[in-house]
Amino acid sequence: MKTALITGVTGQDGAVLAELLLEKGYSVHGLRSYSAVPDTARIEHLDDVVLHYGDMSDGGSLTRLIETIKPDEIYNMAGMSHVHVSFDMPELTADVNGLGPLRILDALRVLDTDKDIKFYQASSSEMFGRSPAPQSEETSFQPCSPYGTAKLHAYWSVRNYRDAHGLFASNGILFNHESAMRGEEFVTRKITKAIGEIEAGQRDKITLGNLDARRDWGHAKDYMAGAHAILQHDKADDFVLASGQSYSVRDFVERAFAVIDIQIEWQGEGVDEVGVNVKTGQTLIDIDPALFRPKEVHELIGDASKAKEILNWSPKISFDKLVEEMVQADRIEGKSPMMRAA
Ligand code: G4F
Repeated sequence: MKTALITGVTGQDGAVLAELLLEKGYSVHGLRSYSAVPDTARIEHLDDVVLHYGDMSDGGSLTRLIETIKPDEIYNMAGMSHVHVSFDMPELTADVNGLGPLRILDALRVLDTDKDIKFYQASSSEMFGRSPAPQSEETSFQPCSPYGTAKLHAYWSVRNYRDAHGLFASNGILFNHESAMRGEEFVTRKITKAIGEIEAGQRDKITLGNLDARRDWGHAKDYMAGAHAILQHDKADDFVLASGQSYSVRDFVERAFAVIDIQIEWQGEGVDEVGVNVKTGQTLIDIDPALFRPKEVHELIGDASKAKEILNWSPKISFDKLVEEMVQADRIEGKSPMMRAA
């Protein structure tokens, strides 16, 4: 039986991956950082995950954990994941997202565990920043947020420890991936959660930032299967995982409302633009300039040809299916007990 250690196991990706690895017969350990408010709602149904306290900013805790568990595979899914917030907390972002993975890599370099532990780093399409789309493993990086620059530090640390010390360390450069377990601070879930509340008469509208940003959105289940495949490859390497299609935030809003049979018409311009219900004339979307970022990544479209060719990986769940699933999960009547607890 293989043993895996997942950092950030309480987040969307950690939870989806934990479920996948348990299904595959792994023994799964999860790192959770201390939080005064319980943050385990996403993994409450996964009784077999062994939880450990530790933190990406506490190298000693990471080293001790690796030494104790001696996992076959480590998946680093931990971090400060909100790009906008990273502008307000650049130092913490650099520490957790940039130095955190380095702490694990260095532990793997110095520890004598009798095992070639494989390391997966959750690298991000945000590292491409303003590099023209489509972006592949060959595209140059132009990060434009503290989040992107911190992720780039970790990305190069993985490559450096692979080349200099022979570690099995791989980067999965994942484009945006969502699910019903996505945090409510991200735009897709913010929209679908609000739609559920609007439908239930609990709120009137959704306030958003930049409607024209374009993202390559896929389903977290497909992308976590890809992360696992990356570590099963016989050679450590770096792979883009993406759908190859991009949609604007505006597109997402339109398709999400369409799931509950509401058609949106856009009126006005810039920060005065609103989205109205064609049938009733009710304003359902407005704009708050405070939700715009100091610097925006305008368009991300991934080219995952390498993953398709080498790992035989390609996403199975379409954009439309993803949107439908997220909206249905957030309809007040349709909520699963797990999501109600979240
Ligand atoms: O959902 P978002 O916050 O995701 P973002 O910034 O693309 O980052 C996500 O994907 C990355 C992979 O590329 C991950 F590395 C990262 O950890 C995270 O998972 O924003 C998507 C877009 C942005 O362009 C943003 O400006 O939506 C735009 N947006 C418009 N209104 C909004 C809002 N984003 C948020 N969060 N909230 C809004 O009200």
